[in-house]
Amino acid sequence: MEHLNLDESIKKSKSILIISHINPDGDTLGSMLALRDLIYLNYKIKPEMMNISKIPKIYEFLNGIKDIKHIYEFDKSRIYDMVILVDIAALDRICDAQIFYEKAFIKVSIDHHKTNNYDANIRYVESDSSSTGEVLYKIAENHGWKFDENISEALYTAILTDTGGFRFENTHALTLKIASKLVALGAKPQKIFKNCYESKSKAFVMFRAYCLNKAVFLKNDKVAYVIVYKKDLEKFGNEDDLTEGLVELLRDIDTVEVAFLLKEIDKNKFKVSTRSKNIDVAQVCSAFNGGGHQFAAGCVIKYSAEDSVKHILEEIEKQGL
Ligand SMILES: [Mn+2]
Repeated sequence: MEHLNLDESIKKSKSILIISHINPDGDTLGSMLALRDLIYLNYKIKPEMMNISKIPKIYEFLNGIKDIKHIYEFDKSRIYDMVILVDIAALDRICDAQIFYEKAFIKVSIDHHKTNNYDANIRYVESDSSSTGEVLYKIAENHGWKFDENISEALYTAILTDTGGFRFENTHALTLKIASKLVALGAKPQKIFKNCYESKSKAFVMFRAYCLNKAVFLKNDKVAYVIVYKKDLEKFGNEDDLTEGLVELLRDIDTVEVAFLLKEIDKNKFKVSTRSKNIDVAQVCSAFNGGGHQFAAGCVIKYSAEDSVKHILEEIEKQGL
């Protein structure tokens, strides 16, 4: 694929589409909003923005979020001059929107995932960056683009959420330096933190309490798991993302080496999320045709709850626990 220059390509483009990934997080959304505004402010072209699945409520504070359109609202036959993917590790993360990327005259990928290896005319993929927001900040700075308060806020949100509030190992000196510049440009740390981390619903918090109460601990508390049935979710109003962060909460216990969550999809069909401190859970999940990272992986398992737990435990044991 021909390599192109970003600045020249934007100037040539009459239509630009930015696409975020399925189950959007703060990084893909913040980067998409910031990039839309950066291009509009610096090139006077207003890119369109697409989401694939529902945007979590906590990000509704971000300026311009209402301008993002769902994939169903787009005409599938439309061809854009430029399509930019933000925070897209692999093309299956944009599902049916791949058709827009394939047909675009200029394909751009801005990302920070090590495994990103699909083709693009313009690639800004930096796996040592904390977030796509950080990569985008560097692009904007290198191009001498103007910023405003909304752009700073969106980029700060992207970096804050992908570093778990500047706590994860991807938080480098440069990450904090960029965050500092964004604050100087108008991003308000306290406001953004409050929206991202202190805006949980009562149902969400009470659902966690309910689940933690029925968590099961095995092997001297080295293994912890919880089973969530459809009826449990219904009891708490079936709100989106009720199980978000739940398995991590079990993993965070000092004695726990491996934690997993079984979430009922149908009778005898569960979505499994695993987290670990040392054990390779990607191996555990690959036994059930799933996968992921060494310390965070998932799969779908088709047994009764009891048998599912038994089979997962067998795989965990094979990994040396
Ligand atoms: Mn990211």
